[in-house]
Amino acid sequence: MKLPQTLGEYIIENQKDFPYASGELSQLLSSIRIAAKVVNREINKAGLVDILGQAGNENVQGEDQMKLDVFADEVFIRALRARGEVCGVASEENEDYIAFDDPIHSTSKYVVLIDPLDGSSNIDVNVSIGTIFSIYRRVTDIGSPVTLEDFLQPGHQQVAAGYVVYGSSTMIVYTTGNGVNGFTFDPGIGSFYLSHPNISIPESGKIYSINEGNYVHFPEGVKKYLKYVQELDPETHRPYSSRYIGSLVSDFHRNMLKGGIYIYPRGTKAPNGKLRLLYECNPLAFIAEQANGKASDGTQRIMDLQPTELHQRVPYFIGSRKMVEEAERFLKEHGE
Ligand code: P6P
Repeated sequence: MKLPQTLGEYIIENQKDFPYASGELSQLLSSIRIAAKVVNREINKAGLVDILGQAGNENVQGEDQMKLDVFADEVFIRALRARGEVCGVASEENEDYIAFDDPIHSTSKYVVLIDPLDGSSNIDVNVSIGTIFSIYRRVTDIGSPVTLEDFLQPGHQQVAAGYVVYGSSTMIVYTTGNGVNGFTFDPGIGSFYLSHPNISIPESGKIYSINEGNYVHFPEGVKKYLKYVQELDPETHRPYSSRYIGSLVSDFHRNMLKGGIYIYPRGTKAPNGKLRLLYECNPLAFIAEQANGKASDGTQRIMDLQPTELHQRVPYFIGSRKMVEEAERFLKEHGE
């Protein structure tokens, strides 16, 4: 039996397709691969060691930082600093970006934005969680210190993006602008193997993912859309099924494979929505579009939004193209 291709083999074989094919992006993706293995190991034994519970401090979002959040943040930043391709990292867990401003890194070409452990509230209850990463080529002069401008780039400038989903199995799914491929981890061998080549999101689906507990806070257009998907109409396969894990990476991954839409809209509780543009919405939007799906803020393409701050939040509609377009029509007609 021929073993499927490993992630390492795939990266090397396809680096000719990477923009600025210099091998550096391959090295960068390999450092993310290694960090994912280390975080995966800790998550898999999280219930066994005293690494759970509150870290006793808060992140910039004002949320209690779980110890695994802090651990994952340190692992990914250490892995990215260990090689020479990255000159700075911005992370959900750190208020400001981290500049790698030693002589070796100041000539590096890339910056990385990362949500090291998304869905952390699920850690204690053994529900799947994820890491999301976004990679840009710096825009300021190589050799000069990295600046905020290097991080505040619109999503369509990304050179690569991906996520790790730590679920019933651990997977890395990523794109470099030439389609989307998924790799499943074999813990017995310690390698990721190509398991989901050329992922494409069904152009429509029957799953919607939203926290309906916030219904009273939603814009009228979202309320009307929810009532629409819940109506009985066998011809259009309604009512759709509601599936909401409370972990963006897991909900997005399921909807990408089966078809569906994930929505985190603006509301009175979250005036701009909850999800962060730079290290949650943009990377998954890049993947969604590369898999023939769509991602918007309800009116505009997510990857066209010009970021103004590292941790800014935006309303988020992502998944099957026709479902996102359908939801956008309700917002246009009834208010966003
Ligand atoms: P709520 C996790 O904190 C997260 O950022 C996403 O992973 C998830 O989809 C969302 O927030 C859940 O938020 O308000 O529904 O609990």
